[in-house]
Amino acid sequence: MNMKTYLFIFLVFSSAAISQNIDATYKYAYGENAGWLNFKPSLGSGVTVTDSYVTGDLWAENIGWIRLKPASYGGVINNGLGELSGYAWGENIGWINFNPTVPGDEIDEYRVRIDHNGNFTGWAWGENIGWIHFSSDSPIAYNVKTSWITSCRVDLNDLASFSAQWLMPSNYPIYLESDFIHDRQMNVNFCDFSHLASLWMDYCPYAWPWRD
Ligand SMILES: [Ca+2]
Ligand SMILES: [Ca+2]
Repeated sequence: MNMKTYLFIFLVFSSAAISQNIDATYKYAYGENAGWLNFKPSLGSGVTVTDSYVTGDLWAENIGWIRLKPASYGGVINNGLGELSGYAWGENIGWINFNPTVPGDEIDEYRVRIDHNGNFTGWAWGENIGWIHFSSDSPIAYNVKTSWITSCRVDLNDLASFSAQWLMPSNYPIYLESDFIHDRQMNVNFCDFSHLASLWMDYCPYAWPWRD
C-alpha cells in the first residue's frame, strides 16, 4: 500500500470516527406515538453531539428521518453543559421541541439533558406526535448515550479565578463571582474557599460562574 492510499484510508476512517458520537448499544429513544427513534442508524450521517449543538439525522421506524440541525431554521442547541433546547425537524411530522414548556415545571424537568456520563434524560415534544422519552428503566430499558462529555468542571482554572479575588470585598455595587457565601463582610474569604473546595472536580454545579 503506498503512502497516498494509506493516508486516504486514514482520513476516511478518522473522519467517520469524529462524525458520530452516539453509543452503538444505547441509541434508542421512544415516542408514545412514534415508536423507536434510532440515534445511530446504519444509514445516513448519524448523530453528533458537540459543545454547541446536536447535528445529523436520526431514524424513526414509523415516522422517517428527523434532522437535528436543519439548514435553514431551528436546530437542537447544546449550551455546553449538556442542557439542550431548540427544535429538530421531522420530514413527516414537523417540529420537535427539546425544551418543552410544561405548566408547573419550574425547573425544566422535562428538558432533554445529557448528564455527566453522556446519558440523555428528559422529554422532547413533537407538535404532531406528542412525547418522546430519552430514557426508561421499565418495562423495557432504553436510553441514548453519547461519548460527548461537558468540559465544564471545578478545577485549577476556577481556583485561579478565585485566588485573584481573595479577600476582596464585594459590597454593592461591586459583584465578585467568588463571593459564594455572603457573610457579614461580603468579602471573598475562607467560607467561600470551603464552598469551592466542597465542589472540587465536580461537573458544572448549579449556577457555577466559570463554564470552562
Ligand atoms: Ca472550570
Ligand atoms: Ca463571602
